[in-house]
Amino acid sequence: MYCASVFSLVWIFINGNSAGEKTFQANGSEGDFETSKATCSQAGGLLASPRNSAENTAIQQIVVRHNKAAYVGINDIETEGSFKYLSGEAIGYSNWAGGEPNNLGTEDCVEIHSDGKWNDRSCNEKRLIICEF
Ligand code: GMH
Ligand code: CA
Repeated sequence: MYCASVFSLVWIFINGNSAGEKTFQANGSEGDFETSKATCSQAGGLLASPRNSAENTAIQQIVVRHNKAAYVGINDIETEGSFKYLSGEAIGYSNWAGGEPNNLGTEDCVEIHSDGKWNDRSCNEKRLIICEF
């Protein structure tokens, strides 16, 4: 237990993916929004849901490391234009790219790019799975 904790802290320090109480992890696997959500939940976590700029930066670093955009745990599936966390709570922080969200066609999910900016996107693309624990 002690060694595992020390290892985690060193790993998190080196990889720079910690923000406050959360740790963010990816293993390179990809999935659409539902698969990403289910994968994180099966691992005992949650699809990464940035609630402030420190968390957003930690997630962004993982996107950069894998060179692949990721879904975040935010969507407006229930009510168009009303973006919520997976808990159903309205988002309290956002980092939209210029001109987003534009709901092009129908875009109810949110992807984070290597610049850390968000784009509303179809829930059916394949994206890097990043979980928070
Ligand atoms: C349009 C344009 C792009 C933008 C995409 C994106 C799709 O094609 O506004 O600049 O990147 O939409 O919002 O999700
Ligand atoms: Ca969009």
